[in-house]
Amino acid sequence: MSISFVIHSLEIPLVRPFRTSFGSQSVRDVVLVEAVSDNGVSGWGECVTMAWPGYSAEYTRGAVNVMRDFLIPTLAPLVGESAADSTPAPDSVRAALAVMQGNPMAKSAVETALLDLWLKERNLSLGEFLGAVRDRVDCGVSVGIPSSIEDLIQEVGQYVEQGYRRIKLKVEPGWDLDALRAVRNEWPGVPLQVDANQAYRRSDAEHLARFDEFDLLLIEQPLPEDDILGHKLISSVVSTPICLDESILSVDSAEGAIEFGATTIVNIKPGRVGGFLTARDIHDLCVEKEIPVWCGGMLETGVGRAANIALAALPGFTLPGDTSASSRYYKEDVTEPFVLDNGQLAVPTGPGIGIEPIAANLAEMSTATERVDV
Ligand code: SMG
Ligand code: MG
Repeated sequence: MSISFVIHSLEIPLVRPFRTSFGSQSVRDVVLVEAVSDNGVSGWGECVTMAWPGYSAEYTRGAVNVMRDFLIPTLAPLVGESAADSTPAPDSVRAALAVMQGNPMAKSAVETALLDLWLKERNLSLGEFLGAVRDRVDCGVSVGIPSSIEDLIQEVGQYVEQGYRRIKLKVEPGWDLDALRAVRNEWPGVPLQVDANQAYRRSDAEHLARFDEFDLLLIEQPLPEDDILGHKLISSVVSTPICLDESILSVDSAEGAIEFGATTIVNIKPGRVGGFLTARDIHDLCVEKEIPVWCGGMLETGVGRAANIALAALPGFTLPGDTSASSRYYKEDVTEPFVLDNGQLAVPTGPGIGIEPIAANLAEMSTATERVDV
């Protein structure tokens, strides 16, 4: 067979700026990968990179380049060997992409576009394929660093009213204890957690222990990505569970961090680990080790959100995810919006990821397209 890949670059304004310890953004620059088969069916995947290498080493322009110049061309023999209209099997795509180092977000976008196509050929939903056990998932919301405590209370108030089942505050040195105290005073019982995106250091252990009084579900990624020992040291001083995000890049890194005692809860993001197959494998490992998991978010459009919600429907996802409604991010999404219902989102049931961009929205939001045929 042959496949035409179209790399769509889009820009979508966020409803409010999203500031974290590594920077701020008010427009989401998104890359959607479309894989078009011989008979004109499209599969879709979203690349969750940020515009700059702040969350991790990957960034959007680099991801487009590596997809165009390396990842997609690497698949040419595999696609060429496949019979007409028979998309290569997901495992073989993952194995072919694995010859390239790193770049998990770019790999995930390419792998998911082909997985969507492969599932559509079988009339199977991503949820069924992954092993989903529920048709609705509990949703939390991630609250960026605002300019004042007043703005924080106002924003959190909106989310609580909308029914979100858990609130996550972004924190950094200088924006932590006062913010937590203010939210806890206002909502003593709300399920609450924090995410530092690597902003603290080992020497902050005593300071982080002061978070304990706020009865948090977890502290997410307080230290740098490569500091596994530091997370273990912190967890011997802090009672609140430590949850790794950026540090978990593969099944082996997850197993290492768990066995070593650096994490007792795991945030799973398909983009960060190179795709949904590996995300499912990490889920399976965590279930075996009795480590709770939850689904992270990267400000996805409906394309990435649909797939994340299917993943979050697996049995080990026992904590609410950063799988918020489309309106949390965008006035208008590139797909039909995901709408919160009683603090939950419905798992898509259609073939593949179960959703695709609305052509007019895609055209309006598009800033560039590049085509690569294999
Ligand atoms: O999609 O709701 C979302 C964002 C959730 O906080 C979120 N993501 O480290 O977990 C994280 C961050 C990474 C993206 S920040 C731009
Ligand atoms: Mg995080």
